[in-house]
Amino acid sequence: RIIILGANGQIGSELAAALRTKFGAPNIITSDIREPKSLAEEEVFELANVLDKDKLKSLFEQYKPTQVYLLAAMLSATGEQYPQKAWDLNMNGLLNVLDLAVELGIQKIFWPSSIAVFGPNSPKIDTPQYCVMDPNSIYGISKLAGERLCEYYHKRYGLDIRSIRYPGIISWKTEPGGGTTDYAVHIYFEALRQGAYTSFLSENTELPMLYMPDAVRGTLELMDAPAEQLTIRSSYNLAGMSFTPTDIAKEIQKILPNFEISYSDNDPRQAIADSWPKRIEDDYARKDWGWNPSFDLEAMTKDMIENLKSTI
Ligand code: VAH
Repeated sequence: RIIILGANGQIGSELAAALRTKFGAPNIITSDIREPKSLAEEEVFELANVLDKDKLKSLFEQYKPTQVYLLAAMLSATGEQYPQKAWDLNMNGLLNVLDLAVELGIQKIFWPSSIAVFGPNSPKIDTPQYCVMDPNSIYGISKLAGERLCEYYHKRYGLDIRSIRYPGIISWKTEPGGGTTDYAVHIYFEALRQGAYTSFLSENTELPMLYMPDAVRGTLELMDAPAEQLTIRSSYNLAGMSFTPTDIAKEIQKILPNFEISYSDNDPRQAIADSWPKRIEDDYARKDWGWNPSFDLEAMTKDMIENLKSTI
């Protein structure tokens, strides 16, 4: 059985769907701090706050999961509004899961890191697995500290914890909240709703991005890889594509010729984006567990618009 904490979020909700398909819905226990919008017949949900260690312990003892996915976190933009809350949730939520996993002998843990762990002095192009990392967002600081904890708990207690430094993730099933890369999701929703979008990141802001189907597949491939193949126990760089708001706008205009993009300036998220890499290299993921992305910007744009047309 698998427990997914933070299962209502952008990544959690799609990982839950994929894991239900793979292992059967009754074996997937989803959890979050509020009830999901809908729950199908065989689907299981439990209310829980990852900061409530006793509640987590009773959940883990009740369901005896072999794997736990911890997706509960506060993202970069919201984190800058509530830095103490972001640190508390991102760090103590992780520590609760790490300590309970050791105490109860949970076989495998997944925890997401982010390209936000890189900072202004990290190389911007082909950012490697190992380099200077001076994140200056509380989200990035908490993710870098979290990576250090994951590696420590693996080395000290033998915990099989696995992690990916996700780029900005784009999806159509849930509107994400609180991220700096979320412009790349909203732009598709607005292109269909209004035929126009005002980007809060400047036109030449290039960021590493990944389409959700690739993010989910990559995560499950990492979790399925034999432990002895994995040489990274902090968190794996993973690359999909890199693009600017202008690049997306051009791709959307190939399908919706009248779509117009404009740019707002002095949005606080610009400084966060400017501190992040433009393009990262993911040699370790490719070598250790055969990672290879499937979606480029053109394929993603086609898929996003096709799916949003049928939902909006
Ligand atoms: C954010 N979507 O914007 C997340 C992610 C790399 C970006 O960490 O905060």
